[in-house]
Amino acid sequence: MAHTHNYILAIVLLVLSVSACGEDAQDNPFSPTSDPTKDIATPDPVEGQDSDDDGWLDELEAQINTDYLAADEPCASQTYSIQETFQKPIADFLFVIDSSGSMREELPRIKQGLQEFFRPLLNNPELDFRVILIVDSDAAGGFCLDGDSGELCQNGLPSQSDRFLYYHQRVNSSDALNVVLRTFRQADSFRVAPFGWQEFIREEAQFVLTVITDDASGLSAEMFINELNEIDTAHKITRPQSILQDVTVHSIVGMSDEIDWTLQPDAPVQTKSCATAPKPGVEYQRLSKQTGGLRFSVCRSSNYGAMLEQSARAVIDSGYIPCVFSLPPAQDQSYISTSEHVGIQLEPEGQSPHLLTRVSNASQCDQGDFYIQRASYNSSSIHLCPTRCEEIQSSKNITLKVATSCVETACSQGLPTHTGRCD
Ligand SMILES: [Ca+2]
Ligand SMILES: [Ca+2]
Repeated sequence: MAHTHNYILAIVLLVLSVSACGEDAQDNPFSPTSDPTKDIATPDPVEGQDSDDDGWLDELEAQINTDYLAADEPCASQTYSIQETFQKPIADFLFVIDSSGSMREELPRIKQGLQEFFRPLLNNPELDFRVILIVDSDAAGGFCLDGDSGELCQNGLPSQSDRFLYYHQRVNSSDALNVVLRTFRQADSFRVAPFGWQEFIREEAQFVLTVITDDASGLSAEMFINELNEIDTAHKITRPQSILQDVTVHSIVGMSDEIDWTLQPDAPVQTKSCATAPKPGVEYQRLSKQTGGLRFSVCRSSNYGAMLEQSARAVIDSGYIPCVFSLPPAQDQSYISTSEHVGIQLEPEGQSPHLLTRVSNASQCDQGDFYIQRASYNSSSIHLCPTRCEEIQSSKNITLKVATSCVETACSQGLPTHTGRCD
């Protein structure tokens, strides 16, 4: 009998509570308790709005999983801008490129990286960049000169001009640094530079030397620096500015690719090489450390464009928006930025900020603004679509902000996959 009474009581209470809900639930002690925040619907992100006023549009925050209703910062972000008032950056980028047999796979990618990063910048009248290549004209069927006309024979790079210069010289596995020293004042075989590549380097420019090779150097970092000193002494009369004091040497060499994809000068020399490289390029690494340059693994060949961007940014930190750049690094080192959630916000002066549209690859650029090329779990490059990038680069007073979500670096099963997930 007691059971039946309880049962009836329960039904009566249930009916009471249900019927009371609509009218005066607050006064009814039997009304179901609920989370008050559940009753307030979370507003959707508003297009073109920055509801929490933290500088990031709602839609971007929704994409990268930050809170669009509370001021916060993405875990990884980077800002690029073109300001009318900036000082015109002047820089000469000298590349010495090993074209020996083991570099066969890398050479076409190097060419592609140079095209992606430098071609739009060389066409930009607001920048004063020069690119000088020391490389075999026959390498990769593209680093080549037309014997008579002195123009590049193919491959879409700009013809030899005052911004794109070419010093024909074969660079073997271990002699990149020797070649740099030897050809400083020596004519090339096409006589494009009758007085050596030093003709191409301007006194007023930042001088950035990048060595690209997968082997060891036949010359030590110390010997190279000593010889540059001698060159400086010999040239004091004609060239008052010291080349040695001016130079930053970046290395794209055979070191392991299982580490941070950009090594800063204070990071130790890597003694392990990557899969397709004979040697880790210890002497080049030491030279980069001494001159404040960066180091990259030559095996990460789909990232060359982004490597060039990092190298250029190290000497010129403002004044241009690149067409290709790396994922911004996470602020907190125990996380890595992932390519899965990437938002790009464009802020042209006098207009509302808006987001750029991501497409899956270059062939879909007619439907959007950028795509991401993934290399490995922590090295992807962001590519602005050519037409869009051209438009951005020809603007004045414009800011581009990129932000990503992150995942934890450490995974119990080893390294995260290219998506940043630990499978
Ligand atoms: Ca916001
Ligand atoms: Ca926010």
